[in-house]
Amino acid sequence: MTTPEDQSTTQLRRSGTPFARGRLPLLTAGIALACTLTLPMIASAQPTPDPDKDLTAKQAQKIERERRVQLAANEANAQRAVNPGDEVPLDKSKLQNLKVGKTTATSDGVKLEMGSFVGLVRFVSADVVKVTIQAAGQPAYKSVAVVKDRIKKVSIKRSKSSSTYTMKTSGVTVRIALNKFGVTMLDKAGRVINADDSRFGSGYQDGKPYVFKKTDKGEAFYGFGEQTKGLNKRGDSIGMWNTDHYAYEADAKYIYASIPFFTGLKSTGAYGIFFDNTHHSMYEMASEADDYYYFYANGGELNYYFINGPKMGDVLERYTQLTGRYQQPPEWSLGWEQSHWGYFPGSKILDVAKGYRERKIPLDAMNMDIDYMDGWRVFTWGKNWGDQNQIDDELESMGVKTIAINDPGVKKESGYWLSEEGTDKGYWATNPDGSNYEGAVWPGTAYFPDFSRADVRAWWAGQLPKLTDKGVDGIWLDMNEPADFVGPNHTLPLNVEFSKGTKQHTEIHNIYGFWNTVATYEGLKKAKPNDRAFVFSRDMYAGSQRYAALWSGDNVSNWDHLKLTLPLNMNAGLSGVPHVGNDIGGFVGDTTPELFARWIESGSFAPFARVHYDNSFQPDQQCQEPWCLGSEVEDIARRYVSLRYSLLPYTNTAFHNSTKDGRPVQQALVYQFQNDSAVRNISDQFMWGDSIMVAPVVTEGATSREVYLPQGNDWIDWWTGEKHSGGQTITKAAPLDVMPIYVKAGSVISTREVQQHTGQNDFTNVAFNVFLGNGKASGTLYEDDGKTEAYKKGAYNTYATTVTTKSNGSMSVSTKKTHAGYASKLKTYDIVLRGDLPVLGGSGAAKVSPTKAAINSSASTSGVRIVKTDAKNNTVTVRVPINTRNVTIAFEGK
Ligand code: MIG
Repeated sequence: MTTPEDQSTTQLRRSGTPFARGRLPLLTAGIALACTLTLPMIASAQPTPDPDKDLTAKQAQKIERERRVQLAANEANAQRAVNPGDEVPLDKSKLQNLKVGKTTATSDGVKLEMGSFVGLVRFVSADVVKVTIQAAGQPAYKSVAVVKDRIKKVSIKRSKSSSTYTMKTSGVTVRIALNKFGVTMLDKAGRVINADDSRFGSGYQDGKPYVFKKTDKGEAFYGFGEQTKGLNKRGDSIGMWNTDHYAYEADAKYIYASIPFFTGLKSTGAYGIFFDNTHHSMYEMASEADDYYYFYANGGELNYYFINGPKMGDVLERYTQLTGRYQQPPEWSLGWEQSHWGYFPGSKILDVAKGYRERKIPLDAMNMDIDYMDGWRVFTWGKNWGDQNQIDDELESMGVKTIAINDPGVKKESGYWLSEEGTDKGYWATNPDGSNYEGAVWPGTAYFPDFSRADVRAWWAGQLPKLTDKGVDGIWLDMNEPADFVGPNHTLPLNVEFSKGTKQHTEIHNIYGFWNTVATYEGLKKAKPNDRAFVFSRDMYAGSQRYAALWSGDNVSNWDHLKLTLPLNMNAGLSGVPHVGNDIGGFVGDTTPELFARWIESGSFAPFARVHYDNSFQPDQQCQEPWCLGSEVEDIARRYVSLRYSLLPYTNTAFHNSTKDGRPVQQALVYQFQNDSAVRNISDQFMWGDSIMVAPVVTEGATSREVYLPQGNDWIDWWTGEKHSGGQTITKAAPLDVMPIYVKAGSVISTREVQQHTGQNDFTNVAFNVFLGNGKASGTLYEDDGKTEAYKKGAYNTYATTVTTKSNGSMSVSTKKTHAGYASKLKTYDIVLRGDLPVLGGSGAAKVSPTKAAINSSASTSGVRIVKTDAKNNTVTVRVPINTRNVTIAFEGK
């Protein structure tokens, strides 16, 4: 094994218990006791290394393993070990009172002179307002997140009184208070959408930019990127400081990514605020009082964007116009993946992939963790790993892609080309005295590339062929907080410098991962220009969605963590990151058959679906391939992963929609049903795309669950076809193999045959699954080649299917190509009438037995035929040649 065993941790593992929060008493008494008793020593748990001596990989590992034992075993210790340490609250007695003097109209807004400060209130578009306060004479802040600062030239109507300066566009009115600077945003009807709280205002307190806003009791908050806890963040204290938080608690304040964007939802509608500040920032979301919230940062400039609604979708569309959108991912990245830290040697990867194929559980990619490297040196291959070319060939022949992990830390070592080149060129983060900063990660003492520099990024990007030449298809970015085993609070000291000494770690920390992602993305693009690049990263800042997917790091195999994945993913989606997922089954600790089964069910509806598990100090950990925990779990995996694969046309379409307007794929109910106040706090149900609602079972032992059906629609049970009206909570039986799924009545859902991997078969037949609502249904389908960038030049097709029911009960189904640009292989489409078939209309009309269905086509009847009637499931399938636009389905006896 690449990971040497450590006796004490092996013992810990042998107690056979998951290292779960709340399970501490189950741990071996000796270890639990040791952890409790050593509490005051936690700060020194990371032995201070002799600065003159480099750490070997073994020594670095020992330090990290000790930390992990503590993190996994004891919550208090965990909190302490990751506390950023510089979370200094705002001193409310020292807030500024900025009085506006001269006002100068600019083409996009107004410039305000406020003593030694300047205020700028500018329109990015009619509905997006940028508010800046800076020291006079400061150069403009250059954002990494924002792609377009001036989206549209807008016409502004201005008026001024002795106390206010007002600007009005077609979307929003901004009223600026002059006696003490503050902004109030009003909608077209003159209602206040969002206003500064003039008791506190905004400005700087000892270098900390801050903004206080009023809130009403009924206001809810969403977004904030990657967060633990529930969906609605009202009442929460949130911090942004990218943290390598192994075995994080299900309510941890700091985990990996920092996306300082949120949406407020109240009776006037939704609005968004993007606080574009990369320093450690904090958000008190009505956590101190019911009538205000505020946000502030430890440094940097005060820049935020107010984004008008009133729909949550408007906010997200405008936020992603500002910071960019996710690109259409390669279709294989929407398949299923398997991973484990500890697949070694490389032949193990092959065995696992074969295991999937033998058991007919679809699989698209195997991940290679740090085990493949030579002594954890990045961009190398270990001698004992095996012949990677051969491994890759075999995987390819099975239709399996490979993803390789890549860490930023570069081992300090003479003779290692990367280490020598980076040192010669001066590419590392530096100490204040200009010397290279030396931290430690898995390979031992290490340097950290300064990705904030374009030349360093280009150099790093140039290394990617070391991986892609061996068949690597996608990159998994880890440790880019950046994590440092010997640094204070597990990262680099705050005074480490970047950008040739012009920037400090305080400013770069939260965007280190962002820049690492850019370098990697560009490297992949360069190495394989025609392929869509697939990168997923542990760390992000606003704007990272332009380059990568997000995964939520070192979660734990317990029920709290399964529950947590849902609001975490939904809030990431509401923060512009549609491609998000979590280690299925949990990373740390042992999963149980029931937990794994439920996690696979729910994970089959995660945008990024990957099983991954730990081996860091548990060499004999319970394995987490879907067949490890008994045949029932294996069957469940086959059933749900297959369902994921049949839904790929629909899921591709959902991603396409995301590229167009930033909408999430795993959507919070509130995103679609914001006027239904019952959904505001629902954290355990979500919409998958626009039409499918999933209600995973996330409670141990549960055999049923309550499901809320949003108002305004009927809902059709995916499994039984039963129809329910919206605006009620129902109880759904959910034995271990059933995850409740509902379709919004009135939807057409595109599916295809199950493949063992994407691209196994040509896409020659699509099924339009019709779920009528009031006799009607509609849906869209997006189709492209699934892998190249040609879609960006228009090489894609979209189809719109509309179903209507006539008074005589017959249905007409019309399918139109709404965009043509891709040479489709589709030969036929199936119309699958599913569920309750109220086609006869009228009250009390008898249900038609599907077996009596008859068809005719208005275009031509030739080639249109019933291929299946299934009385048990109450479905009829009609196959239609692709060029037949309209089909009428009449039912006999009516
Ligand atoms: O310091 O590469 O979150 O998924 O298996 C730990 C080994 C480094 C942390 C990642 C985890 C991965 C592990 N990594």
